[in-house]
Amino acid sequence: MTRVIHTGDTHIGYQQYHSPVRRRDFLAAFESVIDDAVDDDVDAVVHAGDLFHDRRPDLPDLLGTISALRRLDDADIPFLAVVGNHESTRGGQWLDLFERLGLATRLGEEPVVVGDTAFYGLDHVPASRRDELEYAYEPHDVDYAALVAHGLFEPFAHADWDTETVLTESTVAFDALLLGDNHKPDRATVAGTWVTYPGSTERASASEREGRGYNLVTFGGDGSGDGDAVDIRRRALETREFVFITVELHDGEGESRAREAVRAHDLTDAVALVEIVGEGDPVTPAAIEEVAESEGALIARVTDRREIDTEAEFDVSFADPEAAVRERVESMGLSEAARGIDETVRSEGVVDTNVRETVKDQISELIDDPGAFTPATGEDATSGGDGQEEPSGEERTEATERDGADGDESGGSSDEDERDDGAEGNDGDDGDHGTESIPSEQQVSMEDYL
Ligand SMILES: [Mn+2]
Repeated sequence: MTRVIHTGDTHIGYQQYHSPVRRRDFLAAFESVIDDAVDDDVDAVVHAGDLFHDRRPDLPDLLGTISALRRLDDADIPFLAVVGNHESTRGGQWLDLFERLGLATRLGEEPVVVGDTAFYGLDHVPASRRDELEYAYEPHDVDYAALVAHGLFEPFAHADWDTETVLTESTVAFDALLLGDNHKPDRATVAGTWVTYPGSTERASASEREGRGYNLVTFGGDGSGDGDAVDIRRRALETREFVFITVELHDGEGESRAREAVRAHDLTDAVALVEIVGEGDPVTPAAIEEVAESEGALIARVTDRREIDTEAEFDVSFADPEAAVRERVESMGLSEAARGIDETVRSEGVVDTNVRETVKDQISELIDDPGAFTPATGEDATSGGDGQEEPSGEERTEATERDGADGDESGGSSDEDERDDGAEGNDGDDGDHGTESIPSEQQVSMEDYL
């Protein structure tokens, strides 16, 4: 019997809403998973990618991650992982550094055996390169096998990777696919094989409403007595509270009604996400945000979803011109490369003198991927899912934050966190408001270590 924690999409280093507190939350969630692994003495922790939110994590996040991995190692629990689309670099991977330090094992085509289960890995691969994949895995001689992979697999929302093809073409018969990328936890069977996502460990977008957690997966379980080869259970994590408030305004109602609705909630230390729907008078989002903050909210964001149907130009929310620009750019059908450049040019996180260099880096990374220079189809450019995403690296090709398979539910508006996610793509990391924007040369890069 082999019992492992299956986690992923921890996105350490994500300064969501430009909040240093939120940034610590993402590391704290990872630490909780490690605590549970040690307390529970599992046989391994399996991480399915996106340990980091971007390819240039800062030193405090790296140090925190290393400390957590060291604790795991001190407890003799192996950390087995693959590389996700958010953190992937052109040179060595952070995971290689941890492996060199003896704190992690990067999974691949050769089996890594823990107890009676062999683990294999498949890093995120852009859709344009998947045809080349051979799924050639070295044989093993134990009872069970699992493939740990990062991508959007069938049969879940936003899937673009055919699970049956993977299973059919693989030279090893897998009992389970332990996945990352889709932030929504789920499980299903495909051709008799378990396929499961543990979900993200902190809400990386407003659309990730349900509670966060991870999977506890047992191969060859004897306890339950039902003879199943694979048993998948979900465990909850305690994470930052998000309070979702929908205020429906009727004719004649306006700001005072909205304030009242917000005050009716306990917002202490929470992220308060307020949406205004219905009719009624105009409200100033910033004023409502202030109310939520005075009620103790760590972060407050108000989105007015009411269509103002008089004249189209009023549809721009002046509280958020950046979002309006972004929305318009997205509807232009630009190629991935072009969108990346646009992001870099507009981002406050990239100082002017660095724009040329940053764009050069971006294009060098994309140069081998012809798809990145193809104009987006109408669908890609405008529609739901990851429509709000601005992929800017090869790794981010299709999916990224629909990652939040959830991307969808966020209502297709460009609200705060989508801007965060987008901005991240250009190395400027959430630079939009200039809060703590870090010139890229001050960031630690993988090459500094290897
Ligand atoms: Mn992710």
